[in-house]
Amino acid sequence: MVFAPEVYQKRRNLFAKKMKEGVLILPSNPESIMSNDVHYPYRQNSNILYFSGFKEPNTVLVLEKSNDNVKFTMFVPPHDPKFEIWNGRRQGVDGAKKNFFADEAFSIESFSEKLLEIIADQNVLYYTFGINPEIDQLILNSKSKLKEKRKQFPLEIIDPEPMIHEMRLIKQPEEIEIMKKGSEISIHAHLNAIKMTRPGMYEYEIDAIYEYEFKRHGAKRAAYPSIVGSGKNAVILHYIENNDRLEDGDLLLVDAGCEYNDYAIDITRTWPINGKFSDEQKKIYEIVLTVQNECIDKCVSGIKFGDLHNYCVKRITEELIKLNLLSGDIDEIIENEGYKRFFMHGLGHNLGIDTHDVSTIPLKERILKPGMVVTIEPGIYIPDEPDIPESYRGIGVRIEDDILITETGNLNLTEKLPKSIKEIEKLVGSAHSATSVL
Ligand SMILES: [Mn+2]
Repeated sequence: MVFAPEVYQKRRNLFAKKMKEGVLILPSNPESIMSNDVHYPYRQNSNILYFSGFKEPNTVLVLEKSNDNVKFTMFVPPHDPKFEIWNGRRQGVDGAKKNFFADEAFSIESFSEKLLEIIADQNVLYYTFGINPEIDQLILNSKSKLKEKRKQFPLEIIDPEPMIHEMRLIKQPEEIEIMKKGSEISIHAHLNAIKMTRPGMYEYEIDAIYEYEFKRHGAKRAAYPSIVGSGKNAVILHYIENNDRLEDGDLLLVDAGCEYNDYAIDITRTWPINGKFSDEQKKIYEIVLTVQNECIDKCVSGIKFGDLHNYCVKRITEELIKLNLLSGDIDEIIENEGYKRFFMHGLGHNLGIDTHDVSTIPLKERILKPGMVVTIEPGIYIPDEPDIPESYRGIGVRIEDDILITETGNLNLTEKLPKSIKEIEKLVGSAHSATSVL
C-alpha cells in the first residue's frame, strides 16, 4: 500500500458522496499468460489501486450506498498455505479488513454467489464492462438468476469511470510527492543513458540502463515499454524493438519513465549519438525545443489544452515553412492538416496512475486546473521520402516534460533533466566507461 489506509478510505467516501444510492463494483484486471504456466508480471487495475492500494489479482471491490450509509466490501484471494509457499503471501480476508479497512471481506470464491445479494433490488449499478470478462459474464448471468428469485436486477447501469477519472484528474499533495520522486528516478536514468551513449552500442543496451536505474531506485518497472529509437527508428512513434546499432551521426530518441509507487512518469529526450548535432539535426531540434518551452510557459491554469495544441501546430508549421519542408499558405496547411506529415500526435496527455491517464477525459477539451499533471511533448518526424532533402530524411526529435499545474503557474517536474543543445552535447558520452565487453 502506497498511502495510509485512511487516504483510500477518504477517496471512497468522496466517490460515495457523488454516487446515487446503489452499488459500485470494481473488478481487478485479469492475469495474462506469457508462456504456458508463466504469467506476465501482474499490474492491478488502476481504479482498484486508487480506491484501495490492493495489489493482488482476483479481487473485486464493492461500495454500497444506502440511506447515506457507505459499506466497503472486498472479495480477495483467500489464505492458502500451499499456494503461499509457492507464490507468496496473501492478505486474505483478515488482511483485507485489518490493513485495507474493509467493512466486510470474503473469499473471491464466494463472489458469484454473493453477487446476487449485492445487486438484488438495487436501483443503480455502477460497473464498467470490458475490464474483466469473467466478472462481466457473472453480472450478465445474474439477470435471469434474480428473475427466478423474483428479485429485481438494477434498473440503471452507469459506467463509473468518468466519475472516477474526474477525481483522479486532480492530484492531491500526497500523489504529487510520489510523482516528484518518480521524476527524480526517471531523470537520473535519462542522465546516465545520455552519458553512457557511444556509437556502436545497441538500442537494447540503452534500454537496459533505464531498466537498471529504475529498479535500482525502487521503481517497480518502466511505466510503459521504453522507446529507444536511433536514426530512422526515431520517426516510428511507438518503436519498441530496440534492436539496432547506434550509428555515428544519427540521433537517438528515448521515451522512457518509471512506474514508482503506482504512478507513471513519462519523459522524452533526443540526443546525437556522437555528441554533436549536425546542422540539420540542430535546426529541427531547436524548433522542437523552442516550441516546447513556449508551450510549457503557456501551460497554466485557465488555459484550454486544445488551444495550446493548436498553438503548437501553428508554431511548428511556421518553422517548417521557413525550412522549406512545408510550402504554401500557413492557414491552408493547418486547415488541410499538411503538418501531420511531420507532427502527427497530440501535444500531451494526462499523467498519473496510468501513463495515458484518465482516458475518458479528452484533455483537448479541458481548461487546465491546479492539480492536473500533463505532458508537453511536441515532436518533428521527417519521413525518409524522395521529395525531402536528403540531409533531413529520417530525423526524429521529441522532447517531453511532465508539468504540474499550480495555483500560480506550473511546476515542471522533470525540469532538472537538461535539454539545451549545449548541455546535451556536453553530456553525451561523458561517462568513463560505456559497456563491458563479453
Ligand atoms: Mn507521453
